Amino acid sequence: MNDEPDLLIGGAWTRAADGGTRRIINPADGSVVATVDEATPEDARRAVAAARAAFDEGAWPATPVAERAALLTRIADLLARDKEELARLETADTGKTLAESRIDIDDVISVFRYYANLVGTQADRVIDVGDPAVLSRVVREPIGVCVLIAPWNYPLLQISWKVAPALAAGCTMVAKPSEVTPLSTIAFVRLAVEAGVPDGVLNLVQGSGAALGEALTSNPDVDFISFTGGLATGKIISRAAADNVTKVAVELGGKNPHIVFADADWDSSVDQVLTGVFLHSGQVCSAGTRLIVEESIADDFVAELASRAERIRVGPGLDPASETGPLVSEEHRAKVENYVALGISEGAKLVTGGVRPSDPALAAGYFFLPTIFDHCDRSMRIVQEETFGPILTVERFTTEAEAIRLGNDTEYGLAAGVRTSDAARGERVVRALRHGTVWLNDFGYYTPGAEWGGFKKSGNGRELGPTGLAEYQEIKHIWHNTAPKPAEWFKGI
Ligand code: TXE
Repeated sequence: MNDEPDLLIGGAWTRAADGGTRRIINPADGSVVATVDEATPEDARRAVAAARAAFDEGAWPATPVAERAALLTRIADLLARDKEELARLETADTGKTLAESRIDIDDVISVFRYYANLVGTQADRVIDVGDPAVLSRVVREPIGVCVLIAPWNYPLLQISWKVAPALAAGCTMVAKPSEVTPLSTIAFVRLAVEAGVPDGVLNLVQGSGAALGEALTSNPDVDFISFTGGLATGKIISRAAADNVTKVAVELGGKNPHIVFADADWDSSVDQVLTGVFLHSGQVCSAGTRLIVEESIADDFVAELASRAERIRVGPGLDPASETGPLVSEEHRAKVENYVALGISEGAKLVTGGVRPSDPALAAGYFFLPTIFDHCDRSMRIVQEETFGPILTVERFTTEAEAIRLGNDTEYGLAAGVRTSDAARGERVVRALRHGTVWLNDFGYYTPGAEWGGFKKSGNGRELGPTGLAEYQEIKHIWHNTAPKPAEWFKGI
């Protein structure tokens, strides 16, 4: 049994209404890391009601910007204080390497610092309407009660991309981490309370999305839903929200092309294609899962990739020797294994991987070896669907136009990479690709000041950057006539 209650509703830590709990599993060995309270739909409704009351009757929405920014900075300071503990929790829960978890926590800290700074620089817009008696201003106000739903691959990072701008904007919120990986978010919310977040402003429920979804997303008391997760869930949430005309922003993953021209720098290309797809065992929405490589170098390029992939050290995230960890759950590994079987049946050539590691020391975890399929084409499901595992597919091209066509031939549009030493061609291809982030001669990087989000079925709305704050703000035009006079339209009386 867990020691302290894990749900935060209206400033009170509480257990689930029905006393339900869930065991959280370490994917590296199948052991139980913790048992956490599992909210019921009634708990979720109470959490939304608490956020509604804090917004409608509480002080937070009208708290001066400088005070809101100071809270974000205090949260960042406490995150820095507890960085190591949070990183260890993240690794125990997700399986990712400790080195990666530490980078995640650093990024979380910088997101809070970024929004603390940004919110203080926002100014109202004043419009000259041609009448000196009229003050016309466009002001930003908090959008209201936000529901923030996060996935399991970057638990704390994803929730922080939502909580930080929501707090900065003056919103109140209910956060729901993935039921698979709630631990870092619970620890984070305890820190936010320590930093002084007012009662009811930040509420926390965790539990199955299917069970809590309706209470959170069909709830007329909610003003905005920010969701990161799978495409199928994104559609369900968007439909649920439509009935109340609730604003929704969704980030739904990608099937991201990494295009390599023959003139690209060889060593950095091989290395970054490898990292781009196998980091965190491919459980990354922006993973470069589709290698699109110029025919003239394809055989050599794939051969070197395969030999590097076979040397990747797969192992528990807490072992400093591991370079990538397990998949997040047994169910998820089964899904990835199904995709491997599908790829083989579709006629793709399995170059390496496709199986679990043979090391008996890893048998209890949900490990899977880096996998490469060559000679893939656009008709194959492994080329079109998000496998969310360590699977790279290889397609070949001969002309720039073909590379662009292949790069855009996906229903997703989250991220893409282009590698060439021809700067003019690089710019042409980058501009022609319909993806929300495009890296030229690099892959996988982002920064809090630049927007993140998808074209097409990768979603709508943006996180990070000024747009990531604007999502949490309503725009109000205030027309103030300082010298009122009749309109003099109807003169017949
Ligand atoms: O995600 P879900 P899953 C992709 C990846 C993966 C697939 C499914 O391809 O294999 O999605 O993963 C909550 N109402 N991504 O099933 O279900 C859920 O509890 C409200 C891409 O784990 O979308 C969790 O908090 N909420 C992705 C969150 O939604 C609901 C990262 C995400 O879970 C809900 C992860 C409902 N009806 C997986 N149903 C990315 N974009 O990075 C579920 N949830």
